[in-house]
Amino acid sequence: MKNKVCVLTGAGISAESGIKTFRDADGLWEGHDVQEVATPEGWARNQELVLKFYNERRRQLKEVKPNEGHHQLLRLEESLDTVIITQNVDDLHERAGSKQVIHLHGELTKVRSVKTPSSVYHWEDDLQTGDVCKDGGQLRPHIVWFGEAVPELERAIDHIVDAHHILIIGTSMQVYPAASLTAYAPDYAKIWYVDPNPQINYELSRQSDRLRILKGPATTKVKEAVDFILTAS
Ligand code: BV8
Repeated sequence: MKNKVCVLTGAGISAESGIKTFRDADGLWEGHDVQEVATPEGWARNQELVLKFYNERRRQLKEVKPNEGHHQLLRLEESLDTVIITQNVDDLHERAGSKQVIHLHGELTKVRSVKTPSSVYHWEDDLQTGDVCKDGGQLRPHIVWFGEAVPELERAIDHIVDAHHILIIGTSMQVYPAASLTAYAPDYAKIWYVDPNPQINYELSRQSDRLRILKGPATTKVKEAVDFILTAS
């Protein structure tokens, strides 16, 4: 039976593709107040601003491409049972060729009806007020905003519970419940953390005996982590 790897990625794996992270000095949060653009209250208060914020980010997808960090993960997928659990809403993992990708916080290239959350559509262009679903509901970004539930969480946990390796790449591990996922890993799982500025949150601090940090950018350190995991499997 092949070893299983769960790869937990955040904004940092897309940084070298040119997509700003949230917490870097000039990150998205600086550009916009999260309460205004990534909460249901912000949507209710100023729908146009939220639509504009996500239109800008959806347009940017057409100008960026996956980097070596995304590509190196395919080496894992060729040999091991690999699931990518990402907090990112970009489509760079899919465009790099990854097959099993769970988007915990939604996807920029999807929209859904405000009336029927299960009515989800692929959407690549700008979304405007008046773009409605056949149920008459305004279409909104298919994104998990702060204060909204994370529907894919159970599916992610189901993969973590029997993983032999957890590879964390480019996330500050501060946003919950995504940041708590390593706690569901079995005792035998090794945890690898690729990040130039790794943040050891509460869950990771209790797993330090099996945590290996590879301090540095995704484009160079993901290859090293993949080499270690393939050798150990
Ligand atoms: C929920 C979509 C309940 C939006 C996102 C107080 C304490 C604890 C928790 C809370 C609290 N108050 C509120 C909460 C809950 C809240 C939360 O965790 N808040 C945080 C801020 C404290 N969570 C929620 O609201 C979640 N929902 O709890 O619901 C509920 C339950 C049932 C029913 C109803 C409700 C929903 C959270 C999801 C929010 N949506 N994204 C969008 O993208 O527009 S979160 C968003 O921010 C991202 O998706 C991502 O998850 C997060 C950013 O985190 P990172 O990806 O880690 O990015 P960051 O910039 O932080 O870090 C980048 C890392 O990359 C750094 O470590 C950096 O060093 C590294 N890096 C930089 N360059 C490179 C690199 N790494 C490698 N290579 C490089 N070159």
